[in-house]
Amino acid sequence: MTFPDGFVWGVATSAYQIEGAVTAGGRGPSTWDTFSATAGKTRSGETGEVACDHYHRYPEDIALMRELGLDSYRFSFAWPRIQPDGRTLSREGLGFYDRLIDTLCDHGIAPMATLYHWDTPQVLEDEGGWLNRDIAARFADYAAVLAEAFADRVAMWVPLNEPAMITLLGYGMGQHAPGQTLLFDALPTAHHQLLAHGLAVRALRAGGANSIGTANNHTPVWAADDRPETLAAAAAYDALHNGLFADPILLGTVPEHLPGLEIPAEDLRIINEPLDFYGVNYYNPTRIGAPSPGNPLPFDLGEIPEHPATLMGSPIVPDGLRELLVQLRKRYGTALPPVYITENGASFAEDLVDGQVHDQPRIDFLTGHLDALSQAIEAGVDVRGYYVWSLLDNFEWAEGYGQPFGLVHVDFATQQRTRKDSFHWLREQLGKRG
Ligand code: GCO
Repeated sequence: MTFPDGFVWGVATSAYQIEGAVTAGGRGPSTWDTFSATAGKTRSGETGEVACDHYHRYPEDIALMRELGLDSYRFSFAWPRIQPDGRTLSREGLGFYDRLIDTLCDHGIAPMATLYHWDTPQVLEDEGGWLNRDIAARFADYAAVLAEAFADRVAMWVPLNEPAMITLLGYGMGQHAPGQTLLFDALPTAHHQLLAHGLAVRALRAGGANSIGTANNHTPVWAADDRPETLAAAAAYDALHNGLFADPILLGTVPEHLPGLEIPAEDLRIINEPLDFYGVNYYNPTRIGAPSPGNPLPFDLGEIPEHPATLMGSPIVPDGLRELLVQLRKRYGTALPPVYITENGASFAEDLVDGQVHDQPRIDFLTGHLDALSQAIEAGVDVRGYYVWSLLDNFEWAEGYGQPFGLVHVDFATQQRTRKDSFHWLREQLGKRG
């Protein structure tokens, strides 16, 4: 596999999944603090209260990034650390990220900062959260604060991580915070997140930030068969998971097949603010069947048994990454900015034995996806970088600590970090660069 000169290699994390220290420095409660503390919502009631204690251990973790030879680190700001009530600035909260960003820069690692990775300040959720259009204005104010503080050092900016998952899992199905089960009545949260994205892009630019993009979760959609009702179901899912969060941003339009979603033209003009890059989080393709009788949704989620699966049950289909990127280029043409893979990784059953973690499945997963990425580049897709999800084993949302995604094993009882075989493998790969 070969990659262009200047190709950026990174790892990705998010605040609630690794920081811990949920009350340190005046941090306010987020929807994930509330959700994970609610009985039955996460595996064994696990929470991000301590997580990887990255709030205190970030120097050690950044040293691991430097040992890997990484060019960049994608992290997220915790909105409730910067504005505990969603409005009032916390200087202590800013101070943590000031130290984090300075340490990254001192180590020659370019910060890629996500403004929002699902930890909504609970105060704003109590006002309706993403169902309330006003949150978009709150988000723009938040973005302006961050640009003023960090535009001089943050290299790349991502307003929202995977808004599709907030809409689908947080408000549609209830598997993630805030745990609402609105089904298609959750669509306004897509509209308001997209508006927040556009307003944040404008606020970041006004504050001197450059290189602004996305981290959208996209999946190639496979129809289970070629019956018309199945093709219609696949088109509906593709519009909901992919088109709804890409078309407004890249084209200034709303995809068909989405009942009842109205985004006014003046909002679309804001959402369609030009970007410097398009970040894609890729994990797997999705097979879609026609809806079963009684299913309130216009599609059934199918299986992909012909491929191996991760510990989480996600099908491992490296070529899906090539397929997705070629599709995006075909669908958006010159409207598609340079692409970064802002997340790709997998969890596997693995154990720490005699101070080592032999995670060959992760090495194979990364090798396969990097080969597919190289093929997409050869096919003409302009891909500029790749971020492994994730540096550390961490809090995998409703799955708690049961899904290790890290290049580094974390013993959550002792916070001991142990480099896995995949860490050594990646370090060797990066060491081969000219
Ligand atoms: C996502 C999130 C990450 C997850 C990762 C593994 O893409 O769902 O950005 O927070 O932890 O994808 O599921």
